[in-house]
Amino acid sequence: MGYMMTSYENIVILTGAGISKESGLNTFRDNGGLWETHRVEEVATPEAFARDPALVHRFYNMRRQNLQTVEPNPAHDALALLEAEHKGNVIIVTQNVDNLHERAGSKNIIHMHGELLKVRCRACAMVMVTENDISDEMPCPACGFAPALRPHIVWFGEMPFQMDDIEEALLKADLFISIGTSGNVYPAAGFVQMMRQIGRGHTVEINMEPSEGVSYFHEVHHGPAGTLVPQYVDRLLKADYKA
Ligand code: BV8
Repeated sequence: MGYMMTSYENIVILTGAGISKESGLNTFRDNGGLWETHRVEEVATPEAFARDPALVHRFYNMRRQNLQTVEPNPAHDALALLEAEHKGNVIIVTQNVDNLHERAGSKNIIHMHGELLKVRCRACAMVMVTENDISDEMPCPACGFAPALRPHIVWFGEMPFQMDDIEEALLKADLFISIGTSGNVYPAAGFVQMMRQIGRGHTVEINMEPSEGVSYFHEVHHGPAGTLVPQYVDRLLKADYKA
């Protein structure tokens, strides 16, 4: 942790599946990126859903049920503390579709790839929160259509949500911290490159191992997020008090 810690005004934090690993949720690279016998990239697509909706519903129903059996870990808790205590702005841009940041107490969150506990109607675009399984047989509660319901999730080949808000946050960021992401999936993997082009903010990677984009970061810490994130937040808040 060699960098002299200064106090930063606007902090943007990008999180990926690695921050939820110690809560017991699989990352996309676990089991070689496979779910049952399918590559995740092949299940999380509009084409897969059109071809075999029951398979894709099963993939998300299983993960939605599993989410209710896990808890936030100290990395989620530390980010919620940072948002509560930091003098400036803190925003989490998460690639994760779990609700562990919310359950840890974070408020300022952008779910750029959607949310597991939300479903959307393909006919009337209604979005609702549910913890239950959904299927093609279920009519939309708003418009009555069936088949109509799909996970409110951004699949491969679909446009991530709130990209304008994310870009606005990156343009103002004094500090960009990337936590628990392999840097494989765009556009999220390109945010650190955008930060370097803007040329203002300090960029930090906290990940179990070097990500694809490790060379773009000013500062890197490799190890478990559950240990490194609380330590890093502690240093940020201490620098606040000195400022
Ligand atoms: C888009 C929701 C454009 C689903 C997700 C060819 C054809 C089509 C598209 C493309 C293509 N080539 C490139 C693309 C673009 C594509 C892409 O990047 N593909 C990759 C595979 C090459 N991107 C897209 O399709 C995106 N959309 O480009 O739209 C467009 C333009 C105009 C108009 C329309 C469209 C959409 C991407 C979003 C896909 N949905 N999630 C679901 O959850 O089921 S992506 C999903 O995978 C995650 O959300 C996440 O983003 C990604 C996995 O990334 P990570 O989170 O990094 O997870 P991973 O397992 O990879 O890494 C975990 C890391 O944690 C590891 O490094 C590990 O070491 C570390 N770790 C593990 N344990 C710990 C730890 N670190 C710390 N502590 C620990 N304890």
